[in-house]
Amino acid sequence: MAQPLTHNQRLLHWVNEMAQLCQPTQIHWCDGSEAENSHLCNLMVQNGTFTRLNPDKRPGCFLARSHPSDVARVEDRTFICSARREDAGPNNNWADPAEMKNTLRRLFQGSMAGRTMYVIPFSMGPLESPIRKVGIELTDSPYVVANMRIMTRMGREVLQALGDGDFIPCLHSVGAPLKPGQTDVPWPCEPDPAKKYIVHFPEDPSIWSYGSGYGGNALLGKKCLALRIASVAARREGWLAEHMLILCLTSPQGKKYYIAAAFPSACGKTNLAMMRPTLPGWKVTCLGDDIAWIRLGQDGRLYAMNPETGFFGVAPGTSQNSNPNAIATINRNTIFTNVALTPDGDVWWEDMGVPAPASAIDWQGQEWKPGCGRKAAHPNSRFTAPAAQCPVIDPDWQRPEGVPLSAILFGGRRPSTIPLVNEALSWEHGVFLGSACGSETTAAALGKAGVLRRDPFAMLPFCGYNMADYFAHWLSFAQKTDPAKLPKIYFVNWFRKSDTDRWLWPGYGENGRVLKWICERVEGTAKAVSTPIGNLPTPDALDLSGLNLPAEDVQELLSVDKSGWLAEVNNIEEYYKNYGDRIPEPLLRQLAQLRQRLQ
Ligand code: GTP
Ligand code: SPV
Ligand code: MN
Repeated sequence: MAQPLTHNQRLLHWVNEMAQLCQPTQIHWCDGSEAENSHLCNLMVQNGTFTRLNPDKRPGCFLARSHPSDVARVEDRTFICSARREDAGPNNNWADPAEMKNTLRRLFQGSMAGRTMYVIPFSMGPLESPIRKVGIELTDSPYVVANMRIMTRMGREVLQALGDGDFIPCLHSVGAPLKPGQTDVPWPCEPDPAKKYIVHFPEDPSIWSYGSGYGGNALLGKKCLALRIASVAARREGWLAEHMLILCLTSPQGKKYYIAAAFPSACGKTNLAMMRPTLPGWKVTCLGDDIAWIRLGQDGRLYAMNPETGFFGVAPGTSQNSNPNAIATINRNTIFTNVALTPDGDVWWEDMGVPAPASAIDWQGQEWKPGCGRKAAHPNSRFTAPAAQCPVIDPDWQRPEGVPLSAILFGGRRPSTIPLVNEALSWEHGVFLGSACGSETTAAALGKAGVLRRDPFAMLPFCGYNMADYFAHWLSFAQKTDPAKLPKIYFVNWFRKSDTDRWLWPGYGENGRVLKWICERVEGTAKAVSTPIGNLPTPDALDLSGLNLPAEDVQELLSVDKSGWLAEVNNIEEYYKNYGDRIPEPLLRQLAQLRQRLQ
């Protein structure tokens, strides 16, 4: 659609101004229609960005291969440009906003030459939700348009709902202008890492992203708007923008428990969110797999809402065994990025649970054979699929006001020390546990995988302001409402390993056993032992029927490793020092009390 679909003067003016800057050949206002989508997909098939998958196997599905330099979020090129450096805090890269805008204007100057500028109106949250946010992403990437159409509410009705209202400007360019006559490449981007910029101006608010076409770097509604920018607004307005899945667990008696869980990137949110519990009679339905916006309801309880409409999920490891509901979700209308292509026009990845094809085209477009020593799919390869296609999508997943939470879980990849599940003693203790989250790093961000880093609330890469102030904001909810109405807080660890590097806990559908204990704790019926670190299940309180777990493994999963925990306390203390005297006093008190209980 060449014509603007709006009379919003501020929007028209901004689009005009950015077009002057970026110099695209044409401007396309996205209406979000089926026709527009298939036109763009055809265009991408023609220029090699997309490979259409075999329609008998995966109708409406496409494969994209990125440039090998553009495969994950770039945390060291991500900036929070608040007016004052201390408001970004030690958890973020900071630059002076005026200087950064000068740098960016130079980069964006002519950056869309030879390309179309797409105007993507999108809403994070249902249009009727009181806390939805409208963004407008300008991008020169049709791949971004196709993904945003799955991940957000996008197009004509968003502009209608916006009217003359306020929106968040999000400017994106892959940073690869075309000279006249120059032929395009399948995945244009800026290959030099030092020239990529993912920049947030929380006070504007606005987002400028340059040089990458991948995931959270380019789909600006997701991490940039719904987490970094939204977290700043949430603090100001008294709510929470979190890196959390939302699920509903229904007991055999038919009682529903809504649970939100924060795990760092590639640590199991998608898997838990649509898990099929192995325990008979228990059922999980999914409301979201990555982001939750949480606010206080009239009744004093916390309500969680998923602002997205799709899943941008990790492909490797997704199998009929580990996540049958994801497998069913991605059988149609799905974009696959950086997985392998089989000879019959289907996709394949490591640990997909089906035999490797005799040969394939790997994620870099090269011939691949089993045993050749290379991975067929990139470890951070992903699927983009509509949430509505999930067989266990919860009927209330689009409720504008969200769902009332019974429990909040924190977790991460911790091969040692951290038990399978631990119940916080209070809201304050729970916030302490959240602040102390840590995990082995994964392929979701560029950099070395498998090293332990503190990742408070799984928000280290996503909190748009000083993390110490974020801790204080979390603590403040005990004053904003009756603490008895707040969800109970738990720390879980599916990733405990033995000395011989074996998983101690089977995970996936078996995690329902832990969720069952949590619901029974919420009801006040399950047994627990009080320990220095929190309340742990007694071995008989955790339903392990039919599991055949060795008793020594259960013992190890549910015990307190005192020396490990004392080291943990020292490590948390060191970590807190990054925030100087901005660390809220209650957290220092929790740390001191924990140390005392352990000694
Ligand atoms: P992001 O989309 O990056 O935010 O990741 P996520 O938190 O949604 O992670 P996801 O569910 O995609 O899981 C990532 C990896 O963890 C996959 O390779 C899974 O196979 C593995 N995983 C998930 N749940 C479990 C579990 O319970 N046990 C074990 N051992 N591995 C798991
Ligand atoms: C994550 O890294 O936490 C993701 C993938 O969910 S991305 O959208 O690339 O951030
Ligand atoms: Mn994520």
